[in-house]
Amino acid sequence: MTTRIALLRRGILKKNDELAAVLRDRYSSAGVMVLNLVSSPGTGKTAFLERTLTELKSKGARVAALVGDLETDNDARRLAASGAPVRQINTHGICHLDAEMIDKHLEGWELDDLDFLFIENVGNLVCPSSYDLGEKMRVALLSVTEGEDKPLKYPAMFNSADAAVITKIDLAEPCGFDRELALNNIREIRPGIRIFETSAKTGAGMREWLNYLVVEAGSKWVVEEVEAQVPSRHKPGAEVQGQARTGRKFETIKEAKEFLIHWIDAEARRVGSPLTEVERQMLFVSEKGWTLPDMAEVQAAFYRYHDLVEYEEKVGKLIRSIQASAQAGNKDEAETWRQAVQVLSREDHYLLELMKGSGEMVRRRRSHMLLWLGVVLVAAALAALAIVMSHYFGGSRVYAPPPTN
Ligand SMILES: Nc1nc2c(ncn2[C@@H]2O[C@H](COP(=O)(O)OP(=O)(O)O)[C@@H](O)[C@H]2O)c(=O)[nH]1
Ligand SMILES: [Mg+2]
Repeated sequence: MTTRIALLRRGILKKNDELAAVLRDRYSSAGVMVLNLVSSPGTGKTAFLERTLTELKSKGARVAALVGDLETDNDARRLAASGAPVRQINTHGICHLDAEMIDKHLEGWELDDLDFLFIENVGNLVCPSSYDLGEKMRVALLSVTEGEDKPLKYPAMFNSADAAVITKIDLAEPCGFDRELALNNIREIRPGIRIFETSAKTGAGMREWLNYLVVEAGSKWVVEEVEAQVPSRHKPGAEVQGQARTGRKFETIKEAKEFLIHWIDAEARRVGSPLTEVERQMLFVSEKGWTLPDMAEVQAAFYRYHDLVEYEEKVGKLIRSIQASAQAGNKDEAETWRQAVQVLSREDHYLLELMKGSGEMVRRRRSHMLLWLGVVLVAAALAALAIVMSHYFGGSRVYAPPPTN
C-alpha cells in the first residue's frame, strides 16, 4: 500500500469511527441492543438471523434487521418472513457495511420502539472487521463446513468479536468437523470469548443463544421475560433454573457450588442487574478446588473488561439480599443455602471470600487503599518539610577546591 493510499484509508476509518460513536450514543439512549453479524458468504448468517428474529418476536421482543449485500435483496426478503421490519442495504461492490450506510438506512425508524436491531454484514472475512457500526456486540460466525482454521487465517475478524457462533452443527459429523480444534482456534485468537454451537436447521443451541441475548441486553422487556421464567423465591417449591431451593442434599462440592451460583445469577436478574456470562463464570474461580476447565481464559477476559472492586460490590450486594430475604422468609431456603455453603467450605473458593460478610472484603480493600494513601501523603509531607528545612537552615554545601600552596 502506498503512503497516500494508507493515509486516505486512515482518514476514511477515522470518519467512520466518529459516526459510529454518534450511532452508539443513539442506540444507547434509545435502549436498543445492536448486533453486527460477520462471516464469510454462505456461513448461515441469514438462516441464523431468520430463526433468531422469529423466536425473539414470538416472546414479544421488538426486533428489526438491516442486511448488507453486494447487489440482491434476497436476504431481506427471507428475513422479512419473520414479520420483523427489515431493510436491505446494497453496497454495489463494497465489501463491507460502514456507519454512514447504517445511518442512512435507519432514517424513518424509531429506535425507541426497538429492543434489538440486528445487522447482517456483507459476507466477507476481512473488510467488515475494520468498520465499527456503533454496535454493542459483534458476532463472528463460522460454519462447520468452512474449516477449523478460519479463525487463525482471519484473526482480525475473530479478535474483534464479542461472541462467536459455530453454525450448521447438524452437518458436523458428515463434514468430519473437529470441534475441539475449532474451539481452541477461536479461543487462541480471542481468549474467553463466548462460543455458541448452533443449527438454524434443527434449532440446536438456539435457546442458549437467545438466553444469552436476553441477559446481555438487560432491557426492561428482557428482565420481565426472564423473571417470568424464574419463579419467585417465596413460592413453595420455588426453583432456580431447575434447581429446587429447599430440601436439597449436596453430595459434591461441584453440586453445592453450582447451586449457589444459580441462585446468585437468578437474584441478579430478579433485581434487574443481570450478570454477564463472564461475571457469572468468575464466581467459579478457585485456586485449588473444583472449577471450570477454562478458568484462566475467563479471568483474562474478565480483567480486560471489568473492574474487580465494582464486581465484588455487585456480587456482595446480591449475596446480602439473598441472605436477608432467606432469613426473613422461608427458613428451609435459608437452611439449604447454609448447607451448600458448608459443603463448599471444604475447599478454598473465591465465592466463599465473596460471602465472608459479603462486601467486607471490598471495605477491607478500600481501607487498605486509604491506609496506603495516608502513608504516601505523610511521606510526601515529610519530604517537603525536609527540603524546606535544608533550604532555610542547612545552607548550601560548598565543595571548596583543595588548598594550594
Ligand atoms: N444444514 C444446514 N444448512 C444451513 C444452516 N444454516 C444455513 N444453511 C444453508 O447454508 C446456505 C447459506 O446460508 P445463508 O443463511 O444464506 O448464509 P449467509 O450467506 O451467511 O447469509 C443455505 O443453503 C442455507 O440453507 C444450518 O444450520 N444447517
Ligand atoms: Mg445472508
